[in-house]
Amino acid sequence: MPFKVLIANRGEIALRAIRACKELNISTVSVYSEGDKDLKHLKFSDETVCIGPASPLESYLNTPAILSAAELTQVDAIYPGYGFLAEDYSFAEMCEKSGFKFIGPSSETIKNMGDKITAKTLAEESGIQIVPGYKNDIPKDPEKFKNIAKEIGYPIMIKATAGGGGRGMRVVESEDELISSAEITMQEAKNAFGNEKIYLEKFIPNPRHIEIQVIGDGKGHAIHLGTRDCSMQRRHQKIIEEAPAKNIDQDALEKTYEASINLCKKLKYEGAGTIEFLYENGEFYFIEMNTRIQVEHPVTEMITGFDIVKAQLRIALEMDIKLDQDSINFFGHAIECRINAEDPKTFQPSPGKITKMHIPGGFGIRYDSHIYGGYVVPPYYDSLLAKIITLANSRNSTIKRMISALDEFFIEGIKTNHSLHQEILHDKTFIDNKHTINYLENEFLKNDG
Ligand code: MV4
Repeated sequence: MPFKVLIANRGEIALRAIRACKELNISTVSVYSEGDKDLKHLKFSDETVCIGPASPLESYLNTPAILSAAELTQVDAIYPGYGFLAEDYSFAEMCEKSGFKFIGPSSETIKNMGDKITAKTLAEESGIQIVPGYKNDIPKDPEKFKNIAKEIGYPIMIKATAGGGGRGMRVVESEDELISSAEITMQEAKNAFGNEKIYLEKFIPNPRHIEIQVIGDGKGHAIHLGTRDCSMQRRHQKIIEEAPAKNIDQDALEKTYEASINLCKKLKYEGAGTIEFLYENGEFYFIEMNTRIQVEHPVTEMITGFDIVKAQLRIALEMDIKLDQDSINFFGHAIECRINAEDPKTFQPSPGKITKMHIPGGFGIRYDSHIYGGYVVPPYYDSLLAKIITLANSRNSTIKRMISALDEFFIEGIKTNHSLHQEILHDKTFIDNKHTINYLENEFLKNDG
């Protein structure tokens, strides 16, 4: 009997997963909401099940509806993609308890990495450099608390242990803000996550965001697939990503690779994961680990030729797979531009009907998207329309190839951030690879009238 997998997601990643399943002769069940009946991947899926209304809470986040669909169609495993339930440890646990393989790491690992203090402790124990700070219980005595902060040195960042991805954090410039900022962060964390626990870090003012892609077999063996630079972002939404990260201290990188593999071995990490770092003055500082496939995985696939989604499936379904670090070779440079349905200046979402469009093609160009002419972009979900990925020998050639691909690409009927991409690709700071996480918001978008 061939394997059967339920895809618990929508949009481009659902299509990406179906393509991988087809290559592995895995049959697919796609679940969709009432707002998503025209999604492209449903046409290529062996079976489809409507799981509820358009609202994400009632469909793609509705665990009982998804598990019922899995029961009804008798699948072997569930593919979560990114977002939605991908990093919800109780969903992974419910899949396991219902007899469906969750395609990803164990619920225990998802839970541990979701608690940022636990994640930091595990990373530190594996030899990964962490941001200096304080992650024990905050003392009740305000003077003791102030002394801890003074020792770290201002500015300080207060983070909620249940936060992550930019949620539940606050910068503290000086001692007189410390207590009130801590109280506010705790209260917000309690409301948002039901967990008020916080920790302190030295604030790293102007870093790059570098991440390492890892793959584990779930039995204590793991490899890495190199780095990505995701510094070009606005409000924690990445806009352009690239692989590999350039101008990185090679000694620091080698040590960080080794320690990252140690962490995966210690966790008996299963499937694809990403270890995120802040990088400043030649040093890597661990911030968190994502236990899912990421939007930007294609840039890594392009420079390695390694199919990360197929690896996730093969590992989960215990199909043969070779995870051999020495057989991973890196070629050239890849860049991804995320095309969103949004106003390029105000960033307001722009759902609606795509009246006409033309997709780019040619040597070294990859296009991952679920949209088509006549498709109506619904207002209920995130605004990602398409990912254009280019690969060439050098970073400069890859930028040129992207400019050319974007010139070919047009979408009519809705607004997109296409023009923003064209402007960034011609920007000197970006071309010189001098941008940090602050560049887009604090410099690029301010200079432009
Ligand atoms: C930081 C930081 C500066 N110093 N921690 C934001 C998301 C979460 N993953 C961690 N984040 C940050 N943590 C210290 N000690 C700055 C950020 C940060 C950031 C990090 C990566 C990518 C984009 C960012 C945008 C704003 C702030």
